[in-house]
Amino acid sequence: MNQPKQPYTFPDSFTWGVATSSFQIEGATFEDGRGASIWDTFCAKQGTIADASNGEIACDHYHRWSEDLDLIKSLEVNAYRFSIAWPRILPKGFGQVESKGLDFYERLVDGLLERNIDPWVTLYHWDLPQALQDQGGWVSRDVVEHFVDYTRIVCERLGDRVAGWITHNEPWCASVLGYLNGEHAPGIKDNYAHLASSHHLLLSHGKAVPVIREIVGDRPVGITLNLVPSVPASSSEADAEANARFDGFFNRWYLDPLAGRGYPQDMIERYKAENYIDDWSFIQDQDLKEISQPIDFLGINYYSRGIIRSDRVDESENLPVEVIANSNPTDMGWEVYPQGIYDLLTRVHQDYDFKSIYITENGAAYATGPDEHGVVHDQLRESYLHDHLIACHHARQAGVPLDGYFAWSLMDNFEWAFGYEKRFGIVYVDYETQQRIPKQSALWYRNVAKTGEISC
Ligand code: GCO
Repeated sequence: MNQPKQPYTFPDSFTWGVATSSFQIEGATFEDGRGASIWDTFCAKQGTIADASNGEIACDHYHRWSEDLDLIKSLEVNAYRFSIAWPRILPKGFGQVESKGLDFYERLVDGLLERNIDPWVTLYHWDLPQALQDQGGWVSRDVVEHFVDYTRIVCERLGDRVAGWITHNEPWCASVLGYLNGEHAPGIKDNYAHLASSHHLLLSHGKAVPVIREIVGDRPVGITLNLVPSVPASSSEADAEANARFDGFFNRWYLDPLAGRGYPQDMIERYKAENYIDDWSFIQDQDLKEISQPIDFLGINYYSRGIIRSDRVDESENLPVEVIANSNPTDMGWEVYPQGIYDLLTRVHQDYDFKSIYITENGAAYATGPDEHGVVHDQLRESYLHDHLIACHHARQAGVPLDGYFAWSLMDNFEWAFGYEKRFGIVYVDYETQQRIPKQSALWYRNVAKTGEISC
């Protein structure tokens, strides 16, 4: 008789978490002195959000935070990654501090610790104070020092109670979607704004790292990148070239400077050959050294891969890309490709020497709602998480220093330009009643977090 296959096991030290972000779940956008963010402004513009929604209520987490911490506790995870809304701390981005904002996040951190859950904080998950955007936002170098000051204020309040500090979430999204193709706030479409904002995001990270360390001691500090492993669609020279460009645009533009290699030369040469921008003076002496401050971990958000064809250029991003979704794409149209998380993790480990890696986001959007018994049978999401976690296990076996995994997301929430139309949560949110309903995938993930085991 065949022996039952042994489960895949992760060490007791492995971090099992769930993740959210401030603008996507909190609501209370005008409460307790919070200043406007670029996303409040963006949502108010006609046609920017698919369902014409905004973050004014979202999941009402600002008021339901205690029940949500109980919900997280019920999932038996040992960590929770959330982000801090800069406009709650500094309504104008700098100057006057709003203590009610700091109080909220202190309640959150202490509530997590009381429940024996490690708080992981993302300092910037896209909700820039509008007042700073009015002064140029991430295109202006002034924002760098404002981010460092904001970081100092938060660290001085929350200090060493935070288990992991993430400076930025996905600088690629903040710069490309926010300043190149305008799909995200602040909705700018400009090549110079793209590259200057990407630089200032990275520079603000580099300048913030020593400030965090000086205040919080040996708590790990890192940054989260959304990375996309890609392959050429054919063996043609043109597709190989297009794939190299995609990889440089999406991945290496951020990985290389963080790893102390400066910006990828091939991308610089492409941009200069195309006269992409005229003025490169935003990169000043010492900047690249500052950006390459050693970090304790790299956070990686993985969702799917890219299959690159030279004849398919995404005009908005001037980017040759085509994702050939397989038979069952997620509601985002993204291919379900678990092998991609293995390929990505092993590539990053082989090409760079980050001493620790966390998957800070991985998950899938499926609209599955509760049946007549109130049960959410989200089998596709359960399979997605299962298959990607097995690929993560294989990556660890291959020597990748993968030390944790955060499922995106704890609960359905505001999916940026898609509004509330896309549901990534392992917990269902009824936006009419704000009822939370753990989906079947949450019950499956709870068992994984509890046992550290994944069945074959
Ligand atoms: C991101 C953001 C999340 C998204 C999630 C699904 O990675 O884009 O960190 O806020 O909601 O990734 O798109």
